[in-house]
Amino acid sequence: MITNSRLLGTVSAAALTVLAAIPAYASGTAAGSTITNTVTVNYQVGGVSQTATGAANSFTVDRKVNLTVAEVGTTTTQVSPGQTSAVTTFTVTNTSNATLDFALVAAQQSGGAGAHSNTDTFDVSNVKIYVDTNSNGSYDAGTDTLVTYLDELAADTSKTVFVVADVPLSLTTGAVAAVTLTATGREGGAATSLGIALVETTGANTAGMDTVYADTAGATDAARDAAFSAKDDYTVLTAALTITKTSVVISDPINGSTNPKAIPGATLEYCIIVANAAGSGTATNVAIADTLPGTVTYSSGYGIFINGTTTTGVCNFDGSAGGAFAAGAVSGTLASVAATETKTLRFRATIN
Ligand SMILES: [Ca+2]
Ligand SMILES: [Ca+2]
Ligand SMILES: [Ca+2]
Ligand SMILES: [Ca+2]
Repeated sequence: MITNSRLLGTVSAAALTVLAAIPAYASGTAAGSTITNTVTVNYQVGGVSQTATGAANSFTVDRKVNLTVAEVGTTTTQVSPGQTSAVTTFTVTNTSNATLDFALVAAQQSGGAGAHSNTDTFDVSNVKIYVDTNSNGSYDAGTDTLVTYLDELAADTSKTVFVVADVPLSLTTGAVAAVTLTATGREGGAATSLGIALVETTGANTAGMDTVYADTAGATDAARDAAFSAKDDYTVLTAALTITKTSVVISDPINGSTNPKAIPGATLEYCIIVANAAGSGTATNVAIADTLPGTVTYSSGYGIFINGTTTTGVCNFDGSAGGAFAAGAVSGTLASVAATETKTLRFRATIN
């Protein structure tokens, strides 16, 4: 027993040495390579060593086709209505033991489950696929390359692929567009061209390089079809603004500021209230334009106040000077109105 243990230990150490000398491909020995194993037999005749004899065996390693496509990250891609070139990111990995081309298709769906416990409710437009040419993991317009396939992807290597699309206007918060990226293995063929479709060897093992599909089922593909797919989605986050316009009589020529009435010569204060709903995205560059009717005259001495507040829906006499009056119109811009925020623009006019 002790002798056997020592022997096993010696064999294991030798095996490790051999393994370390061979490049460690997760996908295994390269397809098409020849494995030759030669046996040598030494013998003696009459106690004298003779010339050794032996035999060799060779066979061709067959091709195991396998691949994965995976969403990069674990969350949906947040987009704004009207956003162009919105990006979802995937990784395509060749886990075959051969260099292959991979045809790429980005498909939309109509309804049904999205990728992140949500439901598809709209389609994006202008869907395109780019490969991460500069390998920085980010989509760079003008640098990353528009593709329909990955060319000559070596065994055990992967590429980052971007699905880039435009988001329509007039969508509400929570709208979802799911996209599925499918990669299908193809013969490598020549560089810079897409190889022909793979054909799995259906009959008995041949002396040449046979092909075996080893892939599993992805989001929309089947097991052992030389394809794999993964899903991601776009989810809309937009502002939900409510605009309210109020007026209050500040004074009139008869009553002054005590119970003033809206008679000619009275001064009115107009207030425009901009409110953004909870759970919304921040609205920016909120530009307000208010053309006054000819029956009132803008009070230039009072000015315009922006970014004011309200109390129970009534405008407070606050805010900071801003905005402008030109060509009969009051205008002003609120830099941003975040979710649950309310901001105002105030100005005064007299009744003609
Ligand atoms: Ca859709
Ligand atoms: Ca890039
Ligand atoms: Ca090719
Ligand atoms: Ca598959």
